[in-house]
Amino acid sequence: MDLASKSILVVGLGRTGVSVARFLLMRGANILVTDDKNEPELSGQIGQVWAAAGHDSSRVKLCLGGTLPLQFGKLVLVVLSPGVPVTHPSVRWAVACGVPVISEIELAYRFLKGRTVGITGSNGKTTCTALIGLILAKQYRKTFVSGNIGVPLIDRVEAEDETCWHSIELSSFQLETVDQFRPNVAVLLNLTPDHMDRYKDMKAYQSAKSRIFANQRQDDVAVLNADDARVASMAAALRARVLWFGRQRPVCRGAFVKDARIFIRTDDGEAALLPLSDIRLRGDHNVENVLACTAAGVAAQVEPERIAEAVRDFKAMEHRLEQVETVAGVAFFNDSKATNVDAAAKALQAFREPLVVIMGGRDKGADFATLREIAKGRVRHLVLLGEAAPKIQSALGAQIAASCVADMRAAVRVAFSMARAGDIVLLAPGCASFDMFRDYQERGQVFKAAVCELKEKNAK
Ligand code: UMA
Repeated sequence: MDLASKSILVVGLGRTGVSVARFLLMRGANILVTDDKNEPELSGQIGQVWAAAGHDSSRVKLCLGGTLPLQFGKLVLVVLSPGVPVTHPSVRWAVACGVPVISEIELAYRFLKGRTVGITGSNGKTTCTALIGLILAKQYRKTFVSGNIGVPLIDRVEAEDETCWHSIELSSFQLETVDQFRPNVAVLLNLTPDHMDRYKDMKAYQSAKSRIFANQRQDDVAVLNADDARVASMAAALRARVLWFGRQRPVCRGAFVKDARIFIRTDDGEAALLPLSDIRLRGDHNVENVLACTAAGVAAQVEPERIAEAVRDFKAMEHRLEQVETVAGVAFFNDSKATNVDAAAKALQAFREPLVVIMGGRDKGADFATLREIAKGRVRHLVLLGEAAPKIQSALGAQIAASCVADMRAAVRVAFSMARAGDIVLLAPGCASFDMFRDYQERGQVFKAAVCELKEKNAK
């Protein structure tokens, strides 16, 4: 794909847009950049784009604040940021003009060297992407982790060669507009309702996720969750060889649990990998994540001992059931990455101790009533904040005592006052963060800072 002197539209100027703009300029393209935010809000990003263009105004045009793109040479391509839906006016405009629209992942793939493991699913993607990165690193000299985890794949293109392995986290948003993208190993962890504010129904969401397999061939591998009926039902339509993972029962080929140990089964037979007690992550859902990563490691031809070594080394990541502090016998856990109801449910299920749970944020069209059964007998008190607080209260408030608060500091204070020694205070929002925070990372940081403040006050 020759980009020199081509005119390309970049939609969205967040982390992805800046990286895409930089890449295109480096390859000699001229770019038109559009974003619904206006210039002052994007000053940092705009500065980076101008620097990449050597301040040559003939190569960059900006079209900000929700205005439709200007006439700008003959556009040959649109590269879409994941957060921008295909229904966005600038995309409709490009499609009406007959210009192809692709995601940053697709653009990167067309230039990427080396082999790839793509990881998608509703929950567990980031943990698995990081753990698969570690598993690959135990076997191969050059391995990289990228994608929805926070580093656009396009940033990896220039530095790499054919010997590399990439572990790539893929959201449904990123997969919607892939075209030729073909991972050597594609992992689908699970499918539960998420982003129902963007997709019209589960079928549309599943269809976006399934694009991870669309270009795979017989010499590729698909890693599927045998315990998830929606995921398992997709196997019949795949061209790739399937490896399974399952916590509930042994699988014919892949990774599973038996006698409190993880086993691998291949055409050569069955072998124990490690006891479950060696896993340093909390919760059954993390056993599933480890199984998925084990199967992906097998698919990438990593030796079993190296897979086991990586699993033993791997600790909880920041904002994922991360233990923060203990104050007067109350332990605080940060699961800010629980941005949907299913993730919040899994977080609740990871504890045997009584819980005080902080929930809320921006609703993504979720059904919070599904938490009723799980919360019963487990949750002593709910502390609610953000736009979704009234909706959560009406779904759960009849069974569980709940308090509504204005911000995260108040949430931590109220949660602590409701907890007894031996209890857990758990931040598991079940919602997106964008009503009050830049992203889930900032939400987690603010939570942790409030806990530290509480600990200091309590020590006085
Ligand atoms: N924008 C518009 N119009 C819109 C929507 C967005 O102009 O309708 C503009 C915004 O004004 C903003 C820019 O687009 O300036 C932001 O683009 P973006 O939302 O695609 O965000 P990026 O900063 O590029 O980050 C994206 C991912 N974000 C989303 O998918 C929402 C990051 O995942 C990812 O780490 C990054 O690319 C690198 O690949 C975050 C995320 O929340 C963690 N992902 C969702 C999730 O995990 O649930 C999918």
